[in-house]
Amino acid sequence: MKKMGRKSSMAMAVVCVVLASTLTTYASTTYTVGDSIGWQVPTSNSNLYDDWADNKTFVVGDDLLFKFITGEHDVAEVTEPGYDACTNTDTISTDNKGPVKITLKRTGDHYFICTYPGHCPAGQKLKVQVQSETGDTTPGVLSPPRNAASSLVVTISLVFVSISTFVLLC
Ligand SMILES: [Cu+2]
Repeated sequence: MKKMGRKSSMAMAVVCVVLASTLTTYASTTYTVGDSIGWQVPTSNSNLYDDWADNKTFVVGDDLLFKFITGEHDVAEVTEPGYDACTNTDTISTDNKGPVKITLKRTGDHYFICTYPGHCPAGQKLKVQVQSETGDTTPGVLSPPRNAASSLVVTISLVFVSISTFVLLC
Protein backbone atom coordinates (compact mmCIF):
# COMPACT_ATOMS: atom_id res chain seq x y z
CA MET A 1 0.00 0.00 0.00
CA LYS A 2 2.78 2.34 0.99
CA LYS A 3 4.82 1.27 -2.02
CA MET A 4 1.96 2.04 -4.42
CA GLY A 5 1.65 5.53 -3.03
CA ARG A 6 5.31 6.17 -3.58
CA LYS A 7 5.16 4.86 -7.13
CA SER A 8 2.22 7.02 -8.13
CA SER A 9 3.68 10.14 -6.57
CA MET A 10 6.90 9.49 -8.45
CA ALA A 11 4.90 9.04 -11.64
CA MET A 12 3.07 12.29 -10.93
CA ALA A 13 6.39 14.03 -10.48
CA VAL A 14 7.56 12.73 -13.85
CA VAL A 15 4.33 13.90 -15.47
CA CYS A 16 4.73 17.35 -13.94
CA VAL A 17 8.32 17.71 -15.09
CA VAL A 18 7.50 16.55 -18.61
CA LEU A 19 4.42 18.76 -18.87
CA ALA A 20 6.32 21.77 -17.57
CA SER A 21 9.06 21.33 -20.15
CA THR A 22 6.45 20.76 -22.85
CA LEU A 23 4.65 23.98 -22.04
CA THR A 24 7.93 25.88 -22.07
CA THR A 25 8.91 24.47 -25.43
CA TYR A 26 5.67 24.53 -27.38
CA ALA A 27 3.60 27.36 -25.92
CA SER A 28 2.77 29.65 -28.82
CA THR A 29 3.14 33.37 -28.47
CA THR A 30 0.87 36.13 -29.72
CA TYR A 31 2.83 39.16 -30.87
CA THR A 32 1.04 42.49 -31.19
CA VAL A 33 2.56 43.98 -34.32
CA GLY A 34 4.09 47.36 -33.50
CA ASP A 35 3.25 46.82 -29.81
CA SER A 36 1.39 49.88 -28.47
CA ILE A 37 1.60 51.65 -31.85
CA GLY A 38 -0.32 48.90 -33.59
CA TRP A 39 -0.60 48.52 -37.35
CA GLN A 40 -0.54 51.95 -38.95
CA VAL A 41 1.54 54.28 -41.09
CA PRO A 42 4.72 54.99 -39.14
CA THR A 43 4.98 58.70 -38.43
CA SER A 44 8.67 59.17 -37.67
CA ASN A 45 10.48 55.90 -38.28
CA SER A 46 9.78 54.26 -41.64
CA ASN A 47 11.69 51.19 -40.42
CA LEU A 48 9.36 50.84 -37.45
CA TYR A 49 8.18 47.32 -38.27
CA ASP A 50 11.65 46.12 -39.26
CA ASP A 51 12.91 47.32 -35.92
CA TRP A 52 9.96 45.78 -34.14
CA ALA A 53 10.60 42.34 -35.67
CA ASP A 54 14.37 42.55 -35.30
CA ASN A 55 14.80 41.34 -31.74
CA LYS A 56 12.13 38.66 -31.90
CA THR A 57 12.21 34.99 -32.75
CA PHE A 58 9.07 33.73 -34.41
CA VAL A 59 8.25 30.04 -34.53
CA VAL A 60 5.55 28.05 -36.31
CA GLY A 61 2.33 28.33 -34.32
CA ASP A 62 2.94 31.87 -33.10
CA ASP A 63 0.29 34.49 -33.84
CA LEU A 64 0.67 37.99 -35.20
CA LEU A 65 -1.99 40.40 -34.00
CA PHE A 66 -2.45 43.39 -36.30
CA LYS A 67 -4.38 46.08 -34.43
CA PHE A 68 -6.04 48.66 -36.65
CA ILE A 69 -9.38 50.36 -37.21
CA THR A 70 -11.48 48.71 -39.89
CA GLY A 71 -11.62 50.94 -42.96
CA GLU A 72 -8.36 52.71 -42.20
CA HIS A 73 -5.94 49.90 -42.99
CA ASP A 74 -5.80 46.27 -44.02
CA VAL A 75 -3.34 43.40 -43.88
CA ALA A 76 -2.28 41.55 -47.01
CA GLU A 77 0.17 38.70 -46.97
CA VAL A 78 2.20 39.01 -50.13
CA THR A 79 5.28 37.48 -51.71
CA GLU A 80 8.74 39.00 -51.45
CA PRO A 81 8.46 41.00 -54.72
CA GLY A 82 5.11 42.33 -53.54
CA TYR A 83 6.69 43.41 -50.27
CA ASP A 84 9.67 45.02 -51.97
CA ALA A 85 7.56 46.91 -54.52
CA CYS A 86 4.53 47.47 -52.28
CA THR A 87 2.18 45.86 -54.75
CA ASN A 88 -0.59 43.44 -53.95
CA THR A 89 -0.75 41.80 -57.36
CA ASP A 90 0.50 38.53 -55.88
CA THR A 91 -1.48 38.63 -52.66
CA ILE A 92 -1.67 35.42 -50.67
CA SER A 93 -4.44 36.64 -48.36
CA THR A 94 -6.10 39.91 -47.39
CA ASP A 95 -7.88 40.78 -44.17
CA ASN A 96 -9.62 44.12 -43.91
CA LYS A 97 -11.51 43.83 -40.65
CA GLY A 98 -9.37 44.88 -37.71
CA PRO A 99 -7.97 43.54 -35.53
CA VAL A 100 -6.54 40.64 -37.49
CA LYS A 101 -4.84 37.63 -35.97
CA ILE A 102 -2.65 35.63 -38.29
CA THR A 103 -1.13 32.31 -37.26
CA LEU A 104 2.32 31.63 -38.69
CA LYS A 105 1.85 28.21 -40.20
CA ARG A 106 5.11 27.58 -42.03
CA THR A 107 8.78 28.31 -41.68
CA GLY A 108 10.60 30.85 -43.78
CA ASP A 109 9.89 34.48 -44.57
CA HIS A 110 6.43 35.99 -44.34
CA TYR A 111 5.59 39.38 -45.85
CA PHE A 112 2.71 41.64 -44.86
CA ILE A 113 1.71 45.03 -46.25
CA CYS A 114 -1.15 47.48 -45.97
CA THR A 115 -2.71 47.93 -49.40
CA TYR A 116 -4.13 51.41 -48.77
CA PRO A 117 -2.53 53.89 -51.18
CA GLY A 118 0.73 55.27 -49.83
CA HIS A 119 0.74 53.28 -46.63
CA CYS A 120 3.20 50.52 -47.56
CA PRO A 121 5.65 52.91 -49.25
CA ALA A 122 5.59 54.97 -46.04
CA GLY A 123 6.69 51.91 -44.08
CA GLN A 124 3.52 50.04 -43.19
CA LYS A 125 5.05 46.71 -44.14
CA LEU A 126 6.32 43.81 -42.11
CA LYS A 127 8.70 40.97 -42.83
CA VAL A 128 9.14 38.15 -40.33
CA GLN A 129 11.32 35.08 -40.47
CA VAL A 130 9.67 32.04 -38.96
CA GLN A 131 11.60 29.13 -37.52
CA SER A 132 10.42 25.64 -36.73
CA GLU A 133 9.75 24.76 -33.10
CA THR A 134 13.18 23.16 -32.93
CA GLY A 135 14.85 26.40 -33.94
CA ASP A 136 15.61 25.32 -37.51
CA THR A 137 16.40 28.50 -39.41
CA THR A 138 16.62 26.95 -42.86
CA PRO A 139 14.71 29.45 -44.97
CA GLY A 140 12.16 28.47 -47.57
CA VAL A 141 11.69 24.93 -46.33
CA LEU A 142 8.05 24.10 -45.93
CA SER A 143 7.55 22.50 -42.58
CA PRO A 144 5.65 19.25 -42.35
CA PRO A 145 2.12 19.77 -41.03
CA ARG A 146 3.40 19.70 -37.51
CA ASN A 147 0.83 21.76 -35.68
CA ALA A 148 0.34 22.13 -31.96
CA ALA A 149 -2.07 19.19 -31.86
CA SER A 150 0.33 16.69 -33.39
CA SER A 151 3.14 17.93 -31.14
CA LEU A 152 0.87 17.34 -28.19
CA VAL A 153 0.09 13.78 -29.31
CA VAL A 154 3.81 13.04 -29.64
CA THR A 155 4.46 14.56 -26.24
CA ILE A 156 1.66 12.63 -24.55
CA SER A 157 2.95 9.37 -26.07
CA LEU A 158 6.41 10.19 -24.73
CA VAL A 159 4.94 10.88 -21.31
CA PHE A 160 3.23 7.48 -21.25
CA VAL A 161 6.37 5.70 -22.39
CA SER A 162 8.36 7.49 -19.69
CA ILE A 163 5.84 6.62 -17.00
CA SER A 164 5.65 2.94 -18.05
CA THR A 165 9.44 2.68 -18.03
CA PHE A 166 9.58 4.38 -14.65
CA VAL A 167 6.91 2.14 -13.11
CA LEU A 168 8.57 -1.01 -14.46
CA LEU A 169 11.91 0.04 -13.02
CA CYS A 170 10.49 0.70 -9.57
CU1 LIG B 1 -2.60 51.30 -43.87
